[in-house]
Order: sequence, then structure tokens, then C-alpha cells
Amino acid sequence: MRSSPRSRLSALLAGAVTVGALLTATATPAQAADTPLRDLGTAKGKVIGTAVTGSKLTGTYGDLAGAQFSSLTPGNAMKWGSVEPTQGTFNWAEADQIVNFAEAHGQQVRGHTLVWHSQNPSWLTNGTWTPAQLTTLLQNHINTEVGRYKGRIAAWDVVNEPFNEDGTYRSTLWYNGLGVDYIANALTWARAADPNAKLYINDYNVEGVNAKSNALYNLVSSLKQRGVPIDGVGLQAHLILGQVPATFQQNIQRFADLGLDVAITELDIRMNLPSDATKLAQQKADYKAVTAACVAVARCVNLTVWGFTDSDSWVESTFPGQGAATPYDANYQPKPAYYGISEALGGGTTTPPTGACKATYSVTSQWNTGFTGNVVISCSGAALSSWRATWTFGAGQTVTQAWNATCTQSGAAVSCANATYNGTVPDGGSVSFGFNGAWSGSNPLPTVTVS
Ligand code: 9MR
Repeated sequence: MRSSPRSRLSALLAGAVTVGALLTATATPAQAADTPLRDLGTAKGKVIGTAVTGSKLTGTYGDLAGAQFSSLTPGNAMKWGSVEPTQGTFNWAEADQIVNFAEAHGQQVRGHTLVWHSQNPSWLTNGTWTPAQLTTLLQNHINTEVGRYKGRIAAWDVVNEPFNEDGTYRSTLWYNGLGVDYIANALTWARAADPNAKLYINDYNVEGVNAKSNALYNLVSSLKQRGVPIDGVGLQAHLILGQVPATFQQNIQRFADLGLDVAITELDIRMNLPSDATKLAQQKADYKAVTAACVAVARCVNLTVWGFTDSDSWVESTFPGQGAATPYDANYQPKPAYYGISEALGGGTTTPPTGACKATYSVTSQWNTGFTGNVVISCSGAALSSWRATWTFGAGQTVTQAWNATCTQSGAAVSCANATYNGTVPDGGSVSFGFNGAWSGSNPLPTVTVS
């Protein structure tokens, strides 16, 4: 079992003392004062997850991933193209790292994904295979990957995105080569390789009742009738601002009524950039509606966001001009969307007081005589077109070099003004700047004033 929030916090602080990890002077709301999403979820019988990138699981990203979520999904690390880039040569490094991190933080792992039309290795997609060879390749792949993590994966997205929008089967390597039974066979092989993992079919644009979700419904009904091992459906939920389907809860309910679990597997809600207070408020309402729909159905067991910070989202590169789709901004500040999830999970509203901009000072690394500091300026219910952050060092520290701000120091008094390009802090947004400093003896955290 995982530790309590309090002992996790002490462990985190102890780690900070020994390795010089993140220390914050101003407790940011979703890091300290608020009940973590994972604990709110537990109280409602829901697992709350995020997709992650293995290489980022340190510093603030790792702290938040570990503290706020009770499930991790590797965003890319378990896809066939990642684990077997050359036939017979495997690379499990990132997948192992994520599974180990999850276990160290008392988290589940959702395995993603075994059978898909995308992100397959080129040796596989460029090959010419007989149906018998394709069958062997797929069965071996499932045996190898599911077998490697046997007992350590709570649920597998066994088959990903098998349908077209009109509910017909997508034309893929698998469907074209093996016919529709590739789905039943993949599930059967996955069950054999790890009898305790829950097995899912996962797709997008199946959140509301529509032609595609009807096709998914018919497929899983018939698989159940035939005795094919299937435990749940994954509704990805890559949504657009203001467009949560009205039939979301009803749709979750009808799958639950088949005796299946439902997971919201890849939630994000994108908007046209730039974001503003109105859009962020709508996004909060949308996140809250999605979470509430899951809370309302007992068999909706997992709600996972597809990246928890806007700095780790697929959206901006895929949809030019759109973004800001996740619950935290790129500086790890919780957005209104975060509070939409937390409120739907029964969390108290401890949104920072409105009408204020504040600064959060942290030491991101520290060594013999030097350290690196970071200051985040964030606004809620207010906005800035230029800013100045000031503080007084308490133990003779000095700023030696700054970036994304112009800093001057006179005695113990430090004053940092915005650069030409980052004076604007929108309502609901934030900017950050960094600096290197010198210290000796002690390096206490100052309180920063923003004006
Ligand atoms: O988040 C993933 C991104 O980093 C990859 O570039 C992309 C490639 O298709 O896949 C993303 O994840 C997808 C997931 O595996 C399946 N559903 C859609 C997700 C967003 O594209």
C-alpha cells in the first residue's frame, strides 16, 4: 500500500534535503493545501491516472505525477515501435522506468497498447507477411510484452482504435491481414499471458452515443457472448472545449450494464490559443462534467488524463493553434480545469483567492556553493502586462545570472523585472524565470512579492 499524504510529503522533503530537489517557499495550492486527486479518487472508488513520459519523471514533473495520480499510462513507451524497433531487438528501458516509478509510488499501470495501426516498427509495416506469419508475429508480441510485465499491469489497452467514424472496421495491417478475429485472438493471447490483467478495447470519439460507439458496443457484446476475455472499454476522450457529449454518462452506463468496466483513458480538452479566463472557465466546467459522469457510474473505474501538464501534451504539435488541453499549465501551476476534476471528486474548493497574482520561489538544484532558483508568477482573476518580482535574501545569497528576467541586487534586496517578451501574464496563466545564485552556510527560501 502507498503511504499517507503526510508521510509522502515528509519523504519528499527529506529527499529535497539530501538531493537538493524542489523546495518551494509559497505552497502552491495543488501541491500542498489541496487533497491530491488520487486521494479524492480513492474516496469515490476511482483510480485517477495520467499518461507520462519516462524521461521527465524527476523534479516537479515527477513530484506531481507521483503525488496526484494513482495510475500511470506510458504515453509511448509500450508501443510496438518503442519496444521492438528492430525485429528481435527489444528496448524496455522507458517502459521499465515507468513501471518501477509507479510501484515506488503505490500506483497502478495501464499498459498501452498491444495491437494498433500506428506507431508500429517499420520492419513490421514494411514487411510482406502471410496470414500465418502475421498471426505468429502478433501472438509472440503479446506473449513477450504482457509476459514481461505479468502481475505488474492493472489493465491493458489490448486493441487500440479498431473502428472508423462510421462504425465500420478500420482498414489496418491486422484487419486486412487477419480479419476481425484479430481482436478476439489478441484478447485471448493477452489473457493467457497475464490472467490477472484487465483487458480493454480502447477508442476515440466513442464518448457519446454515436455510430462509432454503437459499433464498439456491438463488438464487446458479441465478444462477451462468445466467451472471449474482455473486461472493459476505454473511452479516450480527446475532447474540444465546450463539446462534452450530452450522452457521455448514458454511454458509460450502457457499457457498464453489459458487465464491463469503463475507463476514461486519454482525457484532454483542447482550445484555440491563446487561452483566456473565459475559455479556462469553460474548460473547468468540461473537466468537471466528464469527471462527474464517471463518478456517477460505479463501473467507471479509472479516469486518466493524457498528460497532466500543457508542456507534455500531444495537442499543440498535432493541432496547430490549439492547446492548453491539460489540467496544469506549462509551469506546473494547476489551472481551473484541475479544480474541475477535484470538485467533481468531492474536493473542497480551495482555488487560490481570485483577483491576485502571486509568485512562487523554488530552488530546483543546489550544490556546494551554488544553486539554481526558479520563480513562477501566476494570476487568477487578475492579469499583468508587466511585472517585477522582489525579495530579500536572508543569508547573504547572491544572484549571479538570470534568464527570462532582468535582475539587479543591492545588498540583500533583489529585484527582477520581466524581459521584453514575457511581461504579459494572462488571467489564469503564468510565466517563469530562472537564475543561478551563490550561497554559503544556509540557503533559506525568501518570500517573493510581485507587483
Ligand atoms: O501522446 C502520443 C504522442 O506522443 C504520439 O506522438 C502519438 C502518435 O500517434 O500518440 C499519442 O498518443 C495517442 C495514443 O497512443 C492513442 N490515442 C491517441 C493519442 C494521441 O495521439
